[in-house]
Amino acid sequence: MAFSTSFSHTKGSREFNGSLYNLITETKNWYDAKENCESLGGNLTDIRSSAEQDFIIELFDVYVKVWTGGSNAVDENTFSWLDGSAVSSGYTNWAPNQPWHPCGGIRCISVLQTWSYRWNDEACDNKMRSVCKFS
Ligand SMILES: [Ca+2]
Repeated sequence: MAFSTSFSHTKGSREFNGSLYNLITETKNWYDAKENCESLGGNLTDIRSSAEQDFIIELFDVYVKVWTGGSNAVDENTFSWLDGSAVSSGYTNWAPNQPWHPCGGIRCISVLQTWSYRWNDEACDNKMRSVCKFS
């Protein structure tokens, strides 16, 4: 698969499968990260395949975690991507025993380098880097 660097959109964007992605290095809570991506004309990324997951990992610095667009903010019983599709209906890469959070409630999906880049659901107020996707 070909990873290419593109400067046609935001500086530092990288292209995969027809979409551009940016790693936002400033740490933000999920809501601010979502708003930031939208202000740039994109959205917090979804992850629809192992190839897309591998590509996003290429954007990471070491020892970081990043927000994706996944959350149960709309329906607490269902994790969904920002286009409304259920996360469970497609590719997933949850860490063992996830999704799970001791406090329950609204949680958002992060990708953790320290968990072999598997997914965690955690409090959306936590601050971390984020990946914007421009389709
Ligand atoms: Ca969790």
